[in-house]
Amino acid sequence: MSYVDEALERVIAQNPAQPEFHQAVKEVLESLRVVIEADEEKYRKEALLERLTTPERAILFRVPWVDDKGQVQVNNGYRVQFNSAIGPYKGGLRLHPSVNLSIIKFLGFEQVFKNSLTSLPIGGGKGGSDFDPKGKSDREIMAFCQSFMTELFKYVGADTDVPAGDIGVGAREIGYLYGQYKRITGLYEGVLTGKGLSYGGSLVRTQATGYGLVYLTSELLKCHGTSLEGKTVSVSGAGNVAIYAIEKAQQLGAKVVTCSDSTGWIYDPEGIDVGLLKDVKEVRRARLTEYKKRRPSAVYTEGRGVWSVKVDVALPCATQNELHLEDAKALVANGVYAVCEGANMPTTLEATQFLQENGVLFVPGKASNAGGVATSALEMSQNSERLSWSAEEVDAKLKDIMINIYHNIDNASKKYGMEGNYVAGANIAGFLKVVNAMEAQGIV
Ligand code: NDP
Ligand code: 2IT
Repeated sequence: MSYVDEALERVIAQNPAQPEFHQAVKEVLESLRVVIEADEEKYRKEALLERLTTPERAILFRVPWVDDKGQVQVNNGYRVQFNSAIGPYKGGLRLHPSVNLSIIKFLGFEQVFKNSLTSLPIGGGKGGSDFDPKGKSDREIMAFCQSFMTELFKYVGADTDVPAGDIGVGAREIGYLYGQYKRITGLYEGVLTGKGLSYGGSLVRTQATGYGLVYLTSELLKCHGTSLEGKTVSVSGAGNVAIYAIEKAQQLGAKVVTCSDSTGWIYDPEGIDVGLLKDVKEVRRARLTEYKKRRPSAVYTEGRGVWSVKVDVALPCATQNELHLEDAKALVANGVYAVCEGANMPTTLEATQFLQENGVLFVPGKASNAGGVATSALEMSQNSERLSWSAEEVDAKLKDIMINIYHNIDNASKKYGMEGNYVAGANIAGFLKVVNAMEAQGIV
């Protein structure tokens, strides 16, 4: 049996009931086949794939907190420190009822390759909890965050592990987590990114994932002789990534006609009103039905369906496995030209394959959504030198990083004989840097 197949079998056998983790590993290892098979005995002897797919450390902890009725609640807390070969662990914290070890491990594994692609010195990690922030009071959110950090502080630090936001974690949560870390440790250091501007945050970090996604998409289109100008775009999600992807796509002349949340989706033929969307989601924390109420041109549909709209470019920005095979078929039937992932692993393996086989330009999240973590690394640099850069400076660096990522994955796809397969290009380019660092550091 080939070493790649052996490694894949081992991951599935040793990590039962972790389907998302299996899926992420499968996608990466399949892409690496060509690299591994060129020097299979060496990699097998050094157990490289076993080390790459086993987290350096996975921390699981109890998070007790008291709700507004005086009832004690208990949630599961996680931090998976996956790989520190190229820098301190870096990656977000997710607060969502679906969070479990499989999801945190898939996200941590993806983060290793993504962070490598940014070209900045950051290793990969991820964490979170099955706590559901929806409908909680500010005091309940604070109580949860303080309890979460009261355990997490033992394992994180500006030079060891630097968490940030993800689903359900934005500026409010980062503030409460930071305050508790400082209170316990007495350290005013860059232990978290995505901080508020008044206490060490970076300009453009809020916008960075969505803007970065659109910068990369723009470069992709430019290199194929076209642009976003005049294109129709669908976006899923209505959170941090979706909102700023919509904003930047519109600034570059595209018409974005959809967004969605976990209850339904909006079709707005006049183009999404991003100011209204921000008010509904960032200020009021309301449902998309509220957007519909205030926007006569919008059609709201309960449930799934965002990929049924005819568009040139689709940007999935909500969550994992939200774009299924039947959605890919609908997009292809409607003539979609490019799909670039803003979320982590939003497209199932079958849907990805279908899009690629039908000539759709497809860029995986670990390349196209890397602008968020890249700007987090820029926040770390600013914290280290105790300075703040201007918005123009951060934005210019973000744009450069995204353009560079596109060319890096494009070149890797060409070098390994899979031109235009950006999944393979991203996995191989991300892998080569991590492996180089792992091999240089010996068996650790
Ligand atoms: P937010 O919490 O700000 O927004 C998430 C959005 O996705 C919401 O509209 C939410 O709807 C929707 N959503 C979440 N879960 C589901 C679900 N199970 N079914 C349908 N819709 C769902 O998160 P972000 O925008 O930060 O994250 C979105 C994606 O981008 C995630 O995959 C995240 O890992 C990834 N990402 C985020 C980065 C960042 O910097 N924030 C960086 C790189 C990737 P509702 O409000 O109804 O729950
Ligand atoms: O998935 C991701 O890259 C993030 N949620 C951002 C991580 C970070 O450290 O900024």
